[in-house]
Amino acid sequence: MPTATASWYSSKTPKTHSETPLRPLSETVRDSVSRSRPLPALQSVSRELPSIAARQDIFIGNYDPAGPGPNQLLLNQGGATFAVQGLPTSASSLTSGAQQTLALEVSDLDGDGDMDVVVGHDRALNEILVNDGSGNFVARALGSTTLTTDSLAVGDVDGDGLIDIVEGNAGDGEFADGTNYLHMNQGKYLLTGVEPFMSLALPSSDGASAYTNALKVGDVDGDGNADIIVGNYKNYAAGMETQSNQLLRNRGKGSDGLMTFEAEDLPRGDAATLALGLADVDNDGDLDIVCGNYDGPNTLLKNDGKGVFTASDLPGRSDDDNTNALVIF
Ligand SMILES: [Ca+2]
Ligand SMILES: [Ca+2]
Ligand SMILES: [Ca+2]
Ligand SMILES: [Ca+2]
Repeated sequence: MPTATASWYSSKTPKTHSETPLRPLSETVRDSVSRSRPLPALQSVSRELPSIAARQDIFIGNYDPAGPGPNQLLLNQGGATFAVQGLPTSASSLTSGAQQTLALEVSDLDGDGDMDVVVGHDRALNEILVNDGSGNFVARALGSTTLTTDSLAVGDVDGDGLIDIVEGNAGDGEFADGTNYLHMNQGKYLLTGVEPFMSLALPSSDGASAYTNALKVGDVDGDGNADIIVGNYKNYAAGMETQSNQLLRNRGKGSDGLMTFEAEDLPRGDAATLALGLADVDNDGDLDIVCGNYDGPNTLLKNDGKGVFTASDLPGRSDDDNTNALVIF
């Protein structure tokens, strides 16, 4: 079972990293992607509240089109001094220790009190970096596809108390569409030869694969099951038409024992979304969605409490603004 707190060093450091099974209401992590020149992913590995922050470490995902550069973990030594921590040999097909990284997430995947890392790559196997509790990591492949993973999200989607991973993809060629996946954590296999996750291809409301750039996980309809919000850019298979953003309602396990999702379009989701926010924006007790768009105005989708959303434009954006990232705080 995941613990309420986790740190890089489960027993050696006093710092506390808050982590919840579902994504918090207030998101502090960005999803940042560019179309032709992917931006490096950069994410703070700590999620402490400012009042209890001790030493915030930094995990940096690098991308070099000319040749994969190594990702970096910078451990805060105090006083804003950082030490570079070695990372393991990549489990992907790329050069040892090197990746072309587009997306990152951190979570205590094995519930042992330390933070593990999920790494999404460009056209290579994705990876999890399992923390052994002393700040050293073991790399394992995540899933079996080599799509372009532009977005990741974590949360207990299947409700077993273990943190699962949602992977948002484009295809394995430049500007190709891809299928998204849910990787369900099997709990005890992160450091063994057994496949640690059970992978499930996620549905799409129109049956088409997509170019997904943003993901959020949260229970938007109040049934206790974590739902998935999918932010899509263009549908290349359909001639660069925008593809609607989608809500994947989590219906739990079907009679076959497999997780079941019902995909439906979200309103005003045809503006080529590159970033999502999920928080209770209007303070009525349910999760609302903010879409950062490439085309058209950015939008707020207000939730009626049952996961039915009403869209309105957000102010302050000109037609030339191509929104790539947003945070709600
Ligand atoms: Ca862990
Ligand atoms: Ca789970
Ligand atoms: Ca739900
Ligand atoms: Ca709300």
